[in-house]
Amino acid sequence: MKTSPLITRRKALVTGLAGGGGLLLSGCGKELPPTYGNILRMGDVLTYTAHRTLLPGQSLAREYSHRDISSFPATGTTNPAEPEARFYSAMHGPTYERLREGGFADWRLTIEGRVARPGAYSLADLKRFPPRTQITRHTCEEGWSAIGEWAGVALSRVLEAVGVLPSARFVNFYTFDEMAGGIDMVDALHPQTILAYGMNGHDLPIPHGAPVRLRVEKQLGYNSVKYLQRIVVTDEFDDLGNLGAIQAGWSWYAGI
Ligand SMILES: Nc1nc2c(c(=O)[nH]1)N[C@H]1C(S)=C(S)[C@@H](COP(=O)(O)O)O[C@H]1N2
Ligand SMILES: [Mo]
Repeated sequence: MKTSPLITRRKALVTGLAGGGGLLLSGCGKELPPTYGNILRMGDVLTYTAHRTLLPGQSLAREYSHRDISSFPATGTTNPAEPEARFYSAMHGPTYERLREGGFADWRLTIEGRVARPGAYSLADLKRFPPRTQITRHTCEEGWSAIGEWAGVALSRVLEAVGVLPSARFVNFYTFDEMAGGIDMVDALHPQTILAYGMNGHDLPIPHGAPVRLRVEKQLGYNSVKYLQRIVVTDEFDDLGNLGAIQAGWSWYAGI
């Protein structure tokens, strides 16, 4: 008799969770993006484990058509050069202002860490990669969602260009408003994970993260970090300290 797919899924779930719990308790951070030292964080680990066990990592987020594009509020930081902004960085804010005045011609996205060819990419460099456009739904943890069209380059192409080392497991993103976000290689290499420089047919507007933001369509909105400045590829999990989601009380992983 054939096992029903439902039972197989349940088994996978149970096995996945048990595996996650075991790893957590043994304090081993090798397979999971560990948020540890805090048992309350176990829920994050279980979500991550369940997703990575049950869901094919490369399944696509739904894409929409042009007539579905909605109004799209800008939230969080809407201009890193504004000293009144909640996450204003005295170090990067003035730099951002200067770059914006120059139309971002001098902006460079540095990519470093566990890569063979660290680099600094201009907007023009990124636009030389084959572009990708996608109309997707953004879901904010605060309970709203909006649909927009994003144009950019698949992160996987840029990671290929810099030569990610085989041991690398995480990709971390640092911004001009001094935030940071991190994703694992499954999300980093996902075809819809892009470095977006365009929105709804225009250059990416300042409030939405100019000149380049991340779009991680398989996670909640806060992981689509805006105002990218630096990408660091790591072997080891990095909780990103006070720049990251964890210390702000959010999950490192927010898969949807
Ligand atoms: N650098 C940076 N990225 C950010 C934020 C931010 O404040 N700063 N806010 C996040 C949150 S909570 C959401 S919902 C989206 C909002 O993107 P939007 O302004 O284009 O709507 O960006 C995310 N990325
Ligand atoms: Mo959000």
